[in-house]
Amino acid sequence: MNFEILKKKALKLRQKTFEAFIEKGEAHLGGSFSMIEILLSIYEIFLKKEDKFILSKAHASFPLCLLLRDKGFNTQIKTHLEIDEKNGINCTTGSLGHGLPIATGMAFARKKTKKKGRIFVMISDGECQEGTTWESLLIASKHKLDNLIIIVDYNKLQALSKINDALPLENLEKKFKAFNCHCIAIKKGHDFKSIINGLKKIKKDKKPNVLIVHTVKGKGIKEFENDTIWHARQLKGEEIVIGRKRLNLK
Ligand SMILES: Cc1ncc(C[n+]2csc(CCOP(=O)(O)OP(=O)(O)O)c2C)c(N)n1
Ligand SMILES: [Mg+2]
Repeated sequence: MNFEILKKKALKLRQKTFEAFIEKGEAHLGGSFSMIEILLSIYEIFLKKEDKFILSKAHASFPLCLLLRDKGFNTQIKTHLEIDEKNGINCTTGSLGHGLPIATGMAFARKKTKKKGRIFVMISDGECQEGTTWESLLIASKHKLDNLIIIVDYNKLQALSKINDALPLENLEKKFKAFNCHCIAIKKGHDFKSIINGLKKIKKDKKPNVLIVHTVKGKGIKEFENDTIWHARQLKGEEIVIGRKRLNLK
């Protein structure tokens, strides 16, 4: 896939997400914009027909719903997700810390029944502060779930605090490795080449895979980047003007 085409798709998805935020009167802008390039890399390049994707950090659901609609599904655009498999939503998520346990169960079921296909699950760094994440990893590594691919959107912010102020995740890569996972870090989480190279390193040899992707919350609108207020804030007045300008919207 041509990187220029992917970049154009990323801008388009940010634009559509921004307009949907205005239309619906609610916005989880920060966490939606931090994962745009990861989402597109997975859906445009890596996800095969027999694979499933689960968005665990489903407060940031708009870009996924819009991407699925672009692909011809009739996915409802709403914050938090309810299972609707025929429209690409494989799991009910929104209560943080639940997508990975469910994805682990799905991957386990596939292993047991010798069914093809991988389970991709995107979790947030906030979810790495939850016990269910680490319990799931114990189970996933015990059962050698190399069909499970965990992507961490490592934007360093949780709801209204910095991860480091709330509950630090020091040595995150080492932590995943200690739980017997393959783990690599992708430093440039908005650069398609880096993300795609990272995804190409997924292994199939008896361990779950974890990709820690370093991202910027609110990426794409300079004035909103890395600012906790943009976790969940309705867009109003001058902010709409700033956002539209940065996203090349008229
Ligand atoms: C169990 C649970 N507790 C609290 C919330 C409310 N909540 C929504 S998003 C969020 C944190 C957002 O930070 P992070 O999880 O890192 O997501 P991202 O930065 O990717 O947006 C919280 C506390 C929730 N959805 N589920
Ligand atoms: Mg976060």
